[in-house]
Amino acid sequence: MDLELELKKLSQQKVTWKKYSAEGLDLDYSLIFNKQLASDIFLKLEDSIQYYTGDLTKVKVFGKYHNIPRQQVAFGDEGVSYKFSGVTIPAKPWTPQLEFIRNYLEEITNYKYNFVLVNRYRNGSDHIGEHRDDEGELDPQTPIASLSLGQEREFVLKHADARKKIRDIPKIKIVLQHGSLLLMNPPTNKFWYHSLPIRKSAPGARINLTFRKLL
Ligand SMILES: O=C(O)CCC(=O)C(=O)O
Repeated sequence: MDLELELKKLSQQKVTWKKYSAEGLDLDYSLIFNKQLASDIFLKLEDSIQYYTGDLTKVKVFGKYHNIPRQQVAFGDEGVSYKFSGVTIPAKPWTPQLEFIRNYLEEITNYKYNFVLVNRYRNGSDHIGEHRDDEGELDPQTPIASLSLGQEREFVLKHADARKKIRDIPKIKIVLQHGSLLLMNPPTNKFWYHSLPIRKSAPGARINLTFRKLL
């Protein structure tokens, strides 16, 4: 399969979005790739992506380093790096496949992206804890574009006031399907935490790519 050609053809087609709105929350969700294309891309990424090892597999929480419960790596334009959870994540140069995907996402969203964080969940025990992507180095106008491939997993959003138990605001849960794109539009990351909890009932591998615009 010629991924560049497939995505060029697909970029001529209209994308239909499902909107999620709540106080301070604005999300758009769409199944952008059919199952066949999503599986082809998943396998290409499985073949070509090497995840970080060593210190880059750790995060700093209250001054102590912990192994992250998933695999991680980042790609981006030259000289770009991203600092979060006490660690600076350098970006490797774009691979051809990631650049084709980035170009396609730029076409359908009308935003520009210069960085992608790749998280790989080996099984249902791998997860990401509650956090906001609200670092100052992220362009506040550009939504984070989150592409999911592989095992379907539940994505949970919690308002900061509900987290602090100041107010009772219902959580929002979205099952992120194989081949789906979720846009986290501003100001979502200011008010809402998100996580991908452990799900022993969802044991397959999953790759998530969050395309970001760093300033
Ligand atoms: O894997 C996911 O869907 C979420 C990833 C995430 O929260 C992040 O990259 O900040």
